[in-house]
Amino acid sequence: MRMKKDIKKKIEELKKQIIRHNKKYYVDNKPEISDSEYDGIMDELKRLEESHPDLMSPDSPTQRVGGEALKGFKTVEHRVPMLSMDNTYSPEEIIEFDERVRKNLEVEKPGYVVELKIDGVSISLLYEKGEFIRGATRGDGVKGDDVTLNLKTIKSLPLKLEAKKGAALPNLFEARGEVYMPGKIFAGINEEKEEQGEELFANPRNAAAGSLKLLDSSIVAKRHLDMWIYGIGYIGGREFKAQSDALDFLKDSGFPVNPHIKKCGSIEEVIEYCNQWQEKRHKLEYDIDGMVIKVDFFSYQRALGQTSKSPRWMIAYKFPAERKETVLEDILVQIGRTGTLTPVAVLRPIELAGSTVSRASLHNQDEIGRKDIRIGDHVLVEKAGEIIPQIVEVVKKKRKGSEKEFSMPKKCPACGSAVKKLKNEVALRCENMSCPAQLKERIRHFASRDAMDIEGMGEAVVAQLVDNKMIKDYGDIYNLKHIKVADMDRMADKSAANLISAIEKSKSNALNRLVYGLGIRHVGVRSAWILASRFKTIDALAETSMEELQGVNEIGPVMAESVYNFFRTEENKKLIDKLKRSGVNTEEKETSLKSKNLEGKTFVVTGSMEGFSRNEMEELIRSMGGNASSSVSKNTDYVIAGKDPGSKFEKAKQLGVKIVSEQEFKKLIAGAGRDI
Ligand code: 3B8
Repeated sequence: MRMKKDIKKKIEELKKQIIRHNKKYYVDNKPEISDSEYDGIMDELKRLEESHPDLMSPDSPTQRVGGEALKGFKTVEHRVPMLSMDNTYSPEEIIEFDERVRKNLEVEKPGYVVELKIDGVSISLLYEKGEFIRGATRGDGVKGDDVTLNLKTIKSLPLKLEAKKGAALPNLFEARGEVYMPGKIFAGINEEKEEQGEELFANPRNAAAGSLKLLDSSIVAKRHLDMWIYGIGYIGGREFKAQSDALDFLKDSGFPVNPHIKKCGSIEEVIEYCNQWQEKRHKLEYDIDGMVIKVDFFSYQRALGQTSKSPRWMIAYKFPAERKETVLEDILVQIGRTGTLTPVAVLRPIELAGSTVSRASLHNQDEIGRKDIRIGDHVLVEKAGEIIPQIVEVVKKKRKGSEKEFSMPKKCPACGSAVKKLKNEVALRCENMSCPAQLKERIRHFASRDAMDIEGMGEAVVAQLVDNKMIKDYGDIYNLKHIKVADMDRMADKSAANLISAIEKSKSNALNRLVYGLGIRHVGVRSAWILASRFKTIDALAETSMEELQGVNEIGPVMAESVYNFFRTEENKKLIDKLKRSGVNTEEKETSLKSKNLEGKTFVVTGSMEGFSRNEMEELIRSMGGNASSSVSKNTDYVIAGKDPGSKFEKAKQLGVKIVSEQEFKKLIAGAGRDI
C-alpha cells in the first residue's frame, strides 16, 4: 500500500495539474490536453479523495464543479437588483439634475453626498449574522457570478463584521462596492506579462475584472486586488436616515470606505468638488473615471425612485478621458534584462495627466500590426492606471502617405545575434547571455534602489563600464578600482571615490537585497524577502530542492522552477562564487533573528506605501513582534502614513500619536536588523 505521505503528494500534484489546465482552457483559451485526458486526471483525483476523505480539502477542483464539467462560476441572484448609474460628461447636466431633484422633491436644498467614481468592478457582499458568506459580481444586475473565493483574497474584505457597542449585527446584510487593481500592481503585472510574451491587460479595470474571473483563487491572491465599499444593498431590521449615515455604519463595521467622500449643501459646492478631483485624480493610487453624486436622505431617494435601469436620485459625472494627440517620431527596440525585445514609441513630448510623456511601449509586433501604427503617424495617447502611457489609436485621417511601416529586427540591435520567437510567446528574445544590452540591464537592476542600492551606478555609468569592458557581469562590480573608475568620461575624482565607497558599503547589505538583485525571473522584492527569510543563506537557497521551494508559502510553481533553474546554470554558479569571494554578504544577518524591537508596540498603517501594500506592511509588523491594528486610539504607538493617508492620519494628529513616514519606518526596522 502506498504511504499516506505519497498519496497526499499525488493529490497535490493532480490538483496542480487540473488548476493549470483549467487556466489554459478557461482563461488562456489554449488547452494543452484533450478533454478525455483532462477527465482522466479529474477521475484519478476524485478516486483518491473518495478513498481518503481526510485528504480532501474544500479548495479541491473536484469540489468546485459539483460533479459536472467545470463551467466557471455559479450564478446567483441578487436580493435587490444592482442597478447602474446615469452618466454625464457635462457640468450643465449636473445643474439640470439638481433642478429636477429640487422640483420633484419641492425642496430648496436637498443635500448631496459626493463620492469618487472608482473605475473597477461592481460587487455585492452578503453577510449572515455578521459573517461573510457570499460575494458576487454585478453581472446583468439581476444575476451575477458567485466569486466568493476570489473576493476572499482581498485583504481589506472583512470576513466578520465589527459590531458597534450595544448594537446587534443584522441577520442578513448586503454591502456593495467596487473592486479595483491599484495602478502599481497593474503596472507590475503587465511588465511581467510583457516579459513573458503574454497578452497585456488594457487597463486596471480589465485587469481587476479578469482577475475576479480566474478559477484559481491562489492566482487571484497574487493580483492584490482591493476595494472600496460605497453602499448597502439590503439590511434586515435596520434603517438609516441618509447615505452619509450608511457610510459611517459601513466604516464602523470594518469596511474600507473611501476617505474622500464629501457632504455638499449645494450643487455649486458639488461641482466645485468634482472639479477639484478632476485636477487631483492623478495623485490617487487607483483609477477614478469621475464622481458620483447622490441625494443624501434616503426618504428623498425613495421619493425620487428609479427607472428600470438606474436610480433617479443619483448621477455620475464622468471626467473626459485625458487623451492627447502627438506625433510618433520613431520606434526604438529595447532589450530587457532577460533578453526580451520590446518596441518603444518615441513621441513628440506632451504633457499628460501630470507628467511629460515622450515614450510609450508598443509591446510587440502583433500590437503594432493590430493598431496599424506607422512611424510618422499622429497618435492618441492615454495613461493606463494613471501611470503607463499607451497609444490608443492612430489618427488615420492625418496620414500623408509618407509614414513608414515598422517591423521587428531579425537580429538583436545590441549584439547582432539572431533573435528567437519562443513557442507560445508573442515576444522576441535575444538569447545571447553576454549581450551587452542585457548585461547593462542586469547590472542596473543589481545596483538599483530596491536591490543592492549602489548610488552612482546610473544608466550612463553602467553603459561606460560595459562598453569599456571594465565589467562583464555584476560580480565584476566588486573588482572595480578607483583609478580605473576615475579615468572614465565625465567622472570626477570625487564621484569615483563616492562610487567605490557605495560599492563597498553594498557588500554588507541584507540577503534579501542580493536575492532580488540577482535578477531571477519572476522574483520580485517581496518574494526575494520571503526566500531570504526562509533559507537564510544563498547556499541553502541554491541547493534547495524543487519540492522544498514549492512548499514555501507564496512561492508558486513558476517562480520555484525559475529559482531552481537559476542556481543550476554554470554561469550563475560562478557569479555567486565571485560575489562571495569579493566579500558580499550572502547570509541573513544574526541580528535579524533577534529583531524583536517592535515587541509590544502597536502600529496603524494608513495610506498607500511605495514598496509594500498596507497588508504586507502589517504582516511585516506582526512578524517582528508588533501589533498591527486598523483603528487609531490612544493605545496606538505609531501611525505609519503613506500617500493619501485619510482620516486615521487626522485622528492620530488629534490624539497626539507619533506619525512616521514609510522611510522612517524602514529605518526603525533596519535598526531591528531587518532591511527592506
Ligand atoms: C446605486 C448606487 C449603482 C451605484 C450606486 O465608485 C446604483 O452607487 C453604483 F444603482 O454603481 N464606481 C459609487 C460607485 C458606483 C456606484 C455607486 N457609488 N461610488 C463607484
